[in-house]
Amino acid sequence: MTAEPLAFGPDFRWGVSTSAYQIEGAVTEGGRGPSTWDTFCAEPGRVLDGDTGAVACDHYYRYAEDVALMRDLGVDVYRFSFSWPRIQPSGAGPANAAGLDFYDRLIDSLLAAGIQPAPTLFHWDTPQALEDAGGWTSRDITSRFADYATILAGRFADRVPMWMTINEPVVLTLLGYAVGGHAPGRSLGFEALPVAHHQLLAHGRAVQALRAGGASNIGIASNHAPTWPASDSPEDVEAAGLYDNLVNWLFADPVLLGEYPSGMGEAMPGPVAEDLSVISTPLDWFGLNHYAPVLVGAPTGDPDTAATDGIPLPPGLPFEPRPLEGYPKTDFGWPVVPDAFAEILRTFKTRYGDRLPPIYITENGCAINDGVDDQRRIDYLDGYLRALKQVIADDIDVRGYFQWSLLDNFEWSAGYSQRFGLVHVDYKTQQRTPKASYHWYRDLITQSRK
Ligand code: GBH
Repeated sequence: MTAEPLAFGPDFRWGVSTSAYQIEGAVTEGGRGPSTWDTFCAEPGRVLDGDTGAVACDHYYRYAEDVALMRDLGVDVYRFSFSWPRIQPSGAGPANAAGLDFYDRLIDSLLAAGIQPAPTLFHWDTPQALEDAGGWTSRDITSRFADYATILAGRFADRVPMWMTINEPVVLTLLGYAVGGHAPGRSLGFEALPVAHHQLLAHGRAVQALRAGGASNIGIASNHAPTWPASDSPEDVEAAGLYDNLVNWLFADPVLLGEYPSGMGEAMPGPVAEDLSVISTPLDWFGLNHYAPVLVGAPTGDPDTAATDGIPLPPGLPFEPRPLEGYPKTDFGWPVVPDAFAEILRTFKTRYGDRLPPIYITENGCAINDGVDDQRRIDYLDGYLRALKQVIADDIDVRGYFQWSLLDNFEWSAGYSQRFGLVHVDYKTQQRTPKASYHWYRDLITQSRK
């Protein structure tokens, strides 16, 4: 059986994604202030092999070459993130001119190459000065974030046609503040729940500030995946349901429905009802990042089974992520399950119905560490995009897809060990080499436009 050639409609929008800390480097240049990731990387044992984002892909200096790679790839749109400490070195006060100038150069060269810039305001690199004042545990950061959004709209709304507020608030909450495997490395357990609320409120306030500053076409980039119970036992089903609420609906329901999943609002600080009306400010589209489904069971107390992305979880949790067997795995160990991609999109449609705005897939991709001969990445993308095409045929309104990532880059606590790029980066020479998957993606884009 030969599969049908894969192509999408001519209006479907194709992109690639990156984020500031993962590619820019130049962390002390152009007046940039320190971020929580600079601090975290400097702490021994936090990041694999002691890797840091100090140089990363040197994109701060090589952005023109990277824009040329995207132009040749043929993408319509590029998702990157602004580095908050480059724009406001201490997270408050007047903008840093050199930081704004860098993003001016990037945005102008994208536009000159016929690529639409689609920036994210925040992809986890909190200014360290704000972290020192409590970071995302403190409500004050939502005011700082609204000011930051106002600065960005004032400078870039005339040239930026698509915006997103926050990347994966669930990951910063859980990995950054609950279990401590990401910056700022705090292990607050369930006490981290206010971090979720403050990111959501910051999101809502930023949507309003961006619009007030003349920006439009605004969304969020939120990570979602099906949670599957480890068995049919009531204990496993209950544990999986709780986990599902915590990682999926705690973040999507407030934005799309203006409410928390049952009972969860009570754990949140501040005037929650009032905040929810800001959090649910209507979006122009919803951005969904998706990687892999998660299998969850009731706790067994066996530390070997209780891990996520290699980050150990604290004891005493009411659920336990388990390894999902029976599927191929990426080199990061994540299962390859295209049907789960279709499933989460269908679940969104069922759960939110008419309240679901058009969807963009703001991240999807895999770590395959085979250098430029990355046929396994092509297989992954082919499978996931076929699942996406089917879902669109079934009438779910998905307008575009951003592959993660343009370049191999700094993969957070895994350092440079995991390669997600369509383009190989030699970190010694900074040489970029398009992989087989880059050529495959370019052909897919060309075919889809016919
Ligand atoms: C995104 O995070 C980030 O936005 C991006 O910066 C990052 O580089 C990229 O993805 C790749 O990691 O152990 O099988 O249960 C995604 C984070 C990925 C966290 C999937 C949870 C569960 C996989 N998520 N992971 S599994």
